[in-house]
Amino acid sequence: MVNFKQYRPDFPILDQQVNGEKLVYLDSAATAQRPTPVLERVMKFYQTDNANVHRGVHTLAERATADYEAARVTVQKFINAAKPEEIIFTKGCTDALNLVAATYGQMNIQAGDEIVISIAEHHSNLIPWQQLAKQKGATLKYIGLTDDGELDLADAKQKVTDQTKLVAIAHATNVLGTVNPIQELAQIAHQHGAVIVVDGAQAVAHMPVDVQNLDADFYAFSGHKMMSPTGIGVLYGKANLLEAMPPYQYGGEMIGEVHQQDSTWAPIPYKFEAGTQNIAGAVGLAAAIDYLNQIGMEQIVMHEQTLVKHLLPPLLAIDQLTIYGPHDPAKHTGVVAFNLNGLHPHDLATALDMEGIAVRAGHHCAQPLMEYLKVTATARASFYLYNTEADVDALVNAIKKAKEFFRIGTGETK
Ligand code: C6P
Repeated sequence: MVNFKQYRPDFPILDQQVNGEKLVYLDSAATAQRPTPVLERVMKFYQTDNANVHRGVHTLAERATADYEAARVTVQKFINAAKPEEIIFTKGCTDALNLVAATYGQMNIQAGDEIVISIAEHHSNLIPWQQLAKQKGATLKYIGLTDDGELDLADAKQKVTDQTKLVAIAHATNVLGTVNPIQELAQIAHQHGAVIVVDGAQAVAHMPVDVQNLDADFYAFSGHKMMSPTGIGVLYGKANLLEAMPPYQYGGEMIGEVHQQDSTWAPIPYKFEAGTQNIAGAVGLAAAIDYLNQIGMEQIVMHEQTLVKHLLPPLLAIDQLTIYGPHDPAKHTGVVAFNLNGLHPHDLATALDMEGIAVRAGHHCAQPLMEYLKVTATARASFYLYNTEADVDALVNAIKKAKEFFRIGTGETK
């Protein structure tokens, strides 16, 4: 078992006080912190290799192009895509999902078709399909959850029919901390001739992902949740699907030939990378993947499991505290959403911030899920490889202190 404490010094941002207390960063599901090797790699790129890619023949342009394309291969290997051409660099997960909706979706969804998603989707994997369905006269259907907050596979089998053309599902959810059975869902989708789009934003940084083994047709994620700079993300797509899709945006670099009245397109992946891309972001993403690979994704799963096992029992023991999602740590990623009954989660998050603890509070860009859970918002703690059991203890103690301060469960409130 790896001692994760050895990685803390790589994250100097964590070594500070907030409101006079030691910072405890529990908001990695929103964005992760970046380790020094990633920051140094980005700096080195700008200091030694920076140029635009695929355009120049000068040495720096060639080096920058080599760095950018090497980053694509690093991503390809990390998620086990069959070829580098199946990796498209995007601005992030949201951009990648919109790309699929605007290209594959526009081309393949017709009136009367069905798109199936789950009720636990982030808005980024909901609104693109909702708007596409509205525009095309298609139906958007939602898979529900079991009582403990897992995706209801029996419901999925009912909802996906021969009219379904596309299933879009998070690999791991950003509120409930559940992992969805993507292989089974892919099988169900494919049996009905539909494609499956997987939102990997909360998964790819936290567990091994093999897109071929999952049989995902598309897999989208953001770099910033896995310690790269912001503004870089990835869309994986099966080559045959990408090749048949129209471009997403038009401009430089994505063309074959341009004439006054018509144009042809570059081969994949360039067809989908119009304009100057986030080259340093891609280089930083590759450095983040190198960092993760050095630790090992299986080790990261075990570490987050250890933290969740340490958190859930004392959290469950707090009277008046509701946890959303499974109560079994084995069914949990390092994302735990909760509320102190009668206290707005913004007040709870502010009280925790006074103790130096950073959690997110709000609807977590999952309003239909909030409606389903009959809440307007929740607080959410989310772990990553730099968190420790001491961070978990600090959270539990601070929640108890907030509960006392606001007199939750006493019949009086402050
Ligand atoms: N969720 C959270 O705090 P972007 O913003 O494009 O990097 O990622 C969007 C996204 C898509 N799917 C899921 C499951 C996500 O969790 C997110 C981002 C953050 O939960 C910010 S809202």
